[in-house]
Amino acid sequence: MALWRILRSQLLWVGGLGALGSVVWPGVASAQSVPSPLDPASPNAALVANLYWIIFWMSVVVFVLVEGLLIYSAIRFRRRDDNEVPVQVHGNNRMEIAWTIGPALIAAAVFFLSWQVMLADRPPTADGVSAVSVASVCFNNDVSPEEAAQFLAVSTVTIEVVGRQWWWAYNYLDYGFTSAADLYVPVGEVVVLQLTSRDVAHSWWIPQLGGKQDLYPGATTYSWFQVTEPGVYEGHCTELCGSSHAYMPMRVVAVPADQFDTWAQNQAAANEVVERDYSSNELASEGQDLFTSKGCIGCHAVGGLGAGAEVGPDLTNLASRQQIAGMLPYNRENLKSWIIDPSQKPGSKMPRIPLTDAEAEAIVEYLDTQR
Ligand code: HEC
Ligand SMILES: [Cu+2]
Repeated sequence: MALWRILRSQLLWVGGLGALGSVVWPGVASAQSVPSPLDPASPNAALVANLYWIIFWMSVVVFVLVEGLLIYSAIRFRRRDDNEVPVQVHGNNRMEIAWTIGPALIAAAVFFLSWQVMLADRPPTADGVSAVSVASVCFNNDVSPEEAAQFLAVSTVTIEVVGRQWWWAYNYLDYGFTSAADLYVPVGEVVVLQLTSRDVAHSWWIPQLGGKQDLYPGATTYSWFQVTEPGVYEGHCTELCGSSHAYMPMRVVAVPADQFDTWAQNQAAANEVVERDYSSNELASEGQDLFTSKGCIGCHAVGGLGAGAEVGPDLTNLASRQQIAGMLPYNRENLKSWIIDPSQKPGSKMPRIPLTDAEAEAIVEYLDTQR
């Protein structure tokens, strides 16, 4: 019995601290500048943050009430004398009904509030909000093409996001080009994401830009955001998707609309150029040739070179990214190390291609000019 008592008090501690931690953690995260859903930068994320705070304060009230009563009882009814026998109580219908109905009502309120947020998660339109909510295009097995079209109609920029093991491809549908790794978007515009996967289930979550959305092979789900401030918003794949799940970060780079237009035009223009003129840079020219002769072109596109190859990420703006393969900071040294040995990423789908040091140098020189 003594053992059980000790165990029980320990369990109470663990449970209590766990519950407290899960409520307090997002606040701590935001204080440490880890991307936090409590620091929203899009209207849908603000809905979620708001809901969090309502539930947080409800929890605080319950916590104070329960702990208060517990401490009060422990002191008020403590054993004062070794021979004292407490009043013997056998059940109390009123109290039992009260502590069953009370929590049930709280759970119902949380459900109702969450449901309201799901229904309210709709992109703004010129005259109000979209008639179609994210919930109705995502939690419905047979979304009608009309509904999907209506949802997409509110978008200023529509981007198809394709989850891959272990990177993200972005198809800018209105512009006709593909990108990877960094998702460039204009600030202030409604961006609608059309999400799917080529292999296993992945999950999209930029905490500051709205709730999670899963990506499934063979199906399309939707999400949206309207970024309020220029900046870089980070997130991470939140569905365990294999050995390099931990190296599948996502970055949304939100830039002012005119800057976005310039970027998009540059990317579109780069896609027209098949062979670049490297007459003044012999090493890069050699790298360009090796990119074809070593077979990189079969999996990667760089501008118009290898157009259509989509086994690996599009490398058109590789040199302006901050990371290589979602795991190494971008610099020439790391780029070379990656090209020589992609198996440093567990389970990497890029094969190791035998290259001499000089060949690797030339490819690095060539790729480092892709901005
Ligand atoms: C069989 C297909 C295949 C071939 C051939 C291939 N790659 Fe890759 N490559 C991939 C895949 C898949 C990835 C993504 C790996 C990941 O992030 O998990 C990748 C990633 C990369 C990246 C990082 C891109 C990013 O977005 O950070 C670079 C750079 C790269 N490859 C260069 C090359 C070069 C140079 C060659 C030729 C020597 C080459 N690849 C050959 C499939 C291939
Ligand atoms: Cu993933």
